[in-house]
Amino acid sequence: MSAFRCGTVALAGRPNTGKSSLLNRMVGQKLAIVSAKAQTTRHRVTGILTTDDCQYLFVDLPGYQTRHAGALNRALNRAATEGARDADVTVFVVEALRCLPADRAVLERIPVSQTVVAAVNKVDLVANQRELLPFVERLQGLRAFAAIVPVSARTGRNVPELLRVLRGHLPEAPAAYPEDQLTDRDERFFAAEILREKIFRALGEELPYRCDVQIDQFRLEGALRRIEATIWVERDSQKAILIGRAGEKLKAISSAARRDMETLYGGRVYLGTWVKVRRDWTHDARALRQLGYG
Ligand SMILES: Nc1nc2c(ncn2[C@@H]2O[C@H](COP(=O)(O)OP(=O)(O)OP(=O)(O)O)[C@@H](O)[C@H]2O)c(=O)[nH]1
Ligand SMILES: [Mg+2]
Repeated sequence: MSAFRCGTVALAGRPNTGKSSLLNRMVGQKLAIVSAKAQTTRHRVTGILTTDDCQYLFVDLPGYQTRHAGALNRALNRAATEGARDADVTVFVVEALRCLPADRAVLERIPVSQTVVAAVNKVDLVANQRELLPFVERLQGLRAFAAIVPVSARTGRNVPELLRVLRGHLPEAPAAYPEDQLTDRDERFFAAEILREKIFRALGEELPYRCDVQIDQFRLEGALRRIEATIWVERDSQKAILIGRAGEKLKAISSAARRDMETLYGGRVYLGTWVKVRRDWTHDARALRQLGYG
């Protein structure tokens, strides 16, 4: 058998190309939150996959943000850029048949010295697979990719091939984590992420970007996890929308989050949620630090 390899693989790309979905597919577990809205990911998550001959440390990065100005976005963009620079290999995730100026902007931020594999994602949406060839040829003109691999995070198509290619770019090294460990993040972190995913999914276009989640308490009581969370918004009007008529919106968000937490933790969860206003937190450096943005 060939030597064991271990190294980091960064997932880079413009928002909404499917980086988090691909991470989940590769590790075989839902770790990173996913929504149809751009700019869902705010915190880096390392997802770990250990096979017979390789340990992959995948780092899911925020999509490089262009849509909203402010301190939050500067922090996210810094994380996206630094994450790609530090990895052994970077996967540039691009949507099949859709390479936009925003995609090229991400690519330009990855240093030329970095090994980059392009994953052409969402090929399940391409009706005529022959269209992929000219698209791949166009991509080849953008950069000297180590490889270009069409995949579907949704169906899993070609994901084993992507893993095989990535392994070739990782250094020979022993495993950095125990083989059954899936992530470097703890249960408390995932509680906040899951709740944030439900907010993204339940609310309209703009409001999710004005919300963040803080876990105030995470306590094990026998088999029960007792979790208290604050959802921060920027204005009273946003608080009203989030809570909804007779509290129905918040109730729906909280129970969806609780169900996902119970699946992930494999045990019962009590989840208490409060909505509080903190004016303009996305522009407030101190608030951002408290919420864990570098
Ligand atoms: N049809 C199809 N949809 C996909 C695929 N991969 C991801 N999606 C969808 O694309 C949307 C965005 O997916 P995410 O995984 O959140 O994308 P992301 O790149 O992490 O986005 P940000 O975190 O916002 O940068 C979601 O609605 C996914 O369900 C795929 O292979 N096929
Ligand atoms: Mg994401």
